[in-house]
Amino acid sequence: KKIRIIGIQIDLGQKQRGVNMGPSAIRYAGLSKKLKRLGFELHDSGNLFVPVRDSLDDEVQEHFLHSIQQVCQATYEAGKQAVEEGYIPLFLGGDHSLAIGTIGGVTHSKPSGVIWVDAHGDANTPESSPSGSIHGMPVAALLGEGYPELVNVGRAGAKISGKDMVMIGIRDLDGKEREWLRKSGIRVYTMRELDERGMSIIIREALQILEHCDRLHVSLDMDSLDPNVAPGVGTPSPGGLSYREAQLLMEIIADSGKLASADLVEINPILDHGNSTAEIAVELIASLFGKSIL
Ligand code: DIR
Ligand code: MN
Ligand code: MN
Ligand code: MN
Repeated sequence: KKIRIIGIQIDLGQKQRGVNMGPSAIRYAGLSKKLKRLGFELHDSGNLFVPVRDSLDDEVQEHFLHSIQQVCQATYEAGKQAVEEGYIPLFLGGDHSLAIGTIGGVTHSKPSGVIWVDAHGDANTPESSPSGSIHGMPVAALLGEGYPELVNVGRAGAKISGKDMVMIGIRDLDGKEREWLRKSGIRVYTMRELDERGMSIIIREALQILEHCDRLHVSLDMDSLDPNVAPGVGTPSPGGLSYREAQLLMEIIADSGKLASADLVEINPILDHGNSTAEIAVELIASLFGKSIL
């Protein structure tokens, strides 16, 4: 089994500065070494080109739509190529807007189910978004709604359907986003449901829902964890996953044997305590790729 690391230093999808340093923080936390120790062949392809935010003053009013589209297009190509060459692509962000490219690319020739782990639904459209930030829109774009420039990245139209996606850790939705999600066909596991039923039951049920998918993509937004555990994220939201809940989630997904690709996004080293959020992220990724305690 072989993994290709693809870094995407994008900070254009949201307003906090610093998530562009995510790929460096994650590498510095020892990602390659950990994955090699698990027996994987590892290819770090470096970072894709992302324009520097400060050089894009003319795009501020458009929420950097043009540049995000271009980065997502390049991400799509990289993901498509990695899958075609037999790699498991592991995308390091950067903000969550990049998932438009990653999930589009990995589903180019082979369908995939998606497990979206996040405090947020990321299912806004330009009409429903209170912030205008594109990192709050990738799920809607992947299901075919919102800016046509983003919906049509890589290939025209929707990349996945609601029945191929589950969300876990959700606790912060905008008004119209909530309505949209209810109708989307996506199974949304909120923090309330997680508290009541427990992680083990929920992720096993989620895998059952995605049983028709031979391949799974995990999109891990680090703000899904509680800010006490993972402070180094752009939009912290209280009441999130404990360290062990997140670990158990990764461990049970690994047991399915279906992991085919993954995103690790929204780490903001500027807001972190030391490099602790990236270090936790590396531990979670190791579990996702099959590291077991015993
Ligand atoms: C909010 C915050 N729902 C928005 N979103 C995200 O701006 O659309 N924070 N994704 O990480
Ligand atoms: Mn997100
Ligand atoms: Mn989030
Ligand atoms: Mn929020």
